[in-house]
Amino acid sequence: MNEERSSKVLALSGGVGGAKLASGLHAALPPGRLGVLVNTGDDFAHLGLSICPDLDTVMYTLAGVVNPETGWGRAGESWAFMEALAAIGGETWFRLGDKDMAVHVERTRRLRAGASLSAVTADLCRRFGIAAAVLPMSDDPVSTVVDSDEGSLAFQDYFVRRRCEPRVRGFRFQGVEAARPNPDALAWLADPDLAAIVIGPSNPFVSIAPILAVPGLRDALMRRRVPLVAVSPIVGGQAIKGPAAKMMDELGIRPSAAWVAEQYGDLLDGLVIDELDRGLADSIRGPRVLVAQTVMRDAADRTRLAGEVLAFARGLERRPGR
Ligand code: FO1
Repeated sequence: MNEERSSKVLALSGGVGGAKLASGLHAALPPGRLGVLVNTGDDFAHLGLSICPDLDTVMYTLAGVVNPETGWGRAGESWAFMEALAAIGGETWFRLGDKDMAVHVERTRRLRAGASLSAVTADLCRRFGIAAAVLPMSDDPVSTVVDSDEGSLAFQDYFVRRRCEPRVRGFRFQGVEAARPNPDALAWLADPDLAAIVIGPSNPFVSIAPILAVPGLRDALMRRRVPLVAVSPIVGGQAIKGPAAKMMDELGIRPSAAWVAEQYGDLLDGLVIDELDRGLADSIRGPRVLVAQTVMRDAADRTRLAGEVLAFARGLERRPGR
């Protein structure tokens, strides 16, 4: 990564973990120098609304208005809509706060009027005062489907309604073959000012894999001229947050940071693993390894980790022969 303060960084993110690192990068970089390429495989239509959980988690986190307890939804939320819905027998398994609802209603209105998801997202982020480009992976619909011992389940059905209880057999990203990559994401990847790419500590199966499955995005990442660094979401054999370790267990994979290196394979120039996994560092083949404190408990942790990730990337060359 070159030393100029004007260098750009593109981060790949799902929901909570990736959004936290993105907010550290947002704080560490000058305004306008961060792009966040976000999974939209979790998106779904619910109560007649277009809900984009990972985009909203990234947007609320970068804006500093996210609910700090859950990591999704807004801080200081009220629930009058949910209570009124429950009272008349409506569906309440997916909790939509009153302020959060305003975003879903307004996004749905604009999408129905013909705006693209990327244009709506850019305008919402501008109104939230965010100085980063939040980029949906595609403007075309892609839906993650979980194949389980109870059949095929839509992602939010599996994740929220069924609390990840069914045993996972595999994942599919419905619609991805026909999905076109967000042209702004391709522009970021081709930008001569781009200095590094960072894969956040998001779930490799359901947050990062859908992004890499969009035709053209993995190829564009492979063609990059800048280092690509991932932060492992697996710490001490456990997922930092969410069901990644449970999914791995059910798929017969032993959860470890070394598996994360294998999963991303040739994409990686560097991998950041946690202090708890220091003992694995020598067994990781391929990428250079940085051992750091990767669990982000507060804003100071995020900015520190972002600074370490950027310094690590700055010292890396693109791995030769790829
Ligand atoms: N996650 C839950 O576990 N329960 C919920 O009721 C819930 C509601 C919700 C509403 C808006 C939003 O943007 C996200 C919401 N999430 C909820 C989180 C979300 O569905 C998942 O964390 C992601 O899809 C996984 O990245």
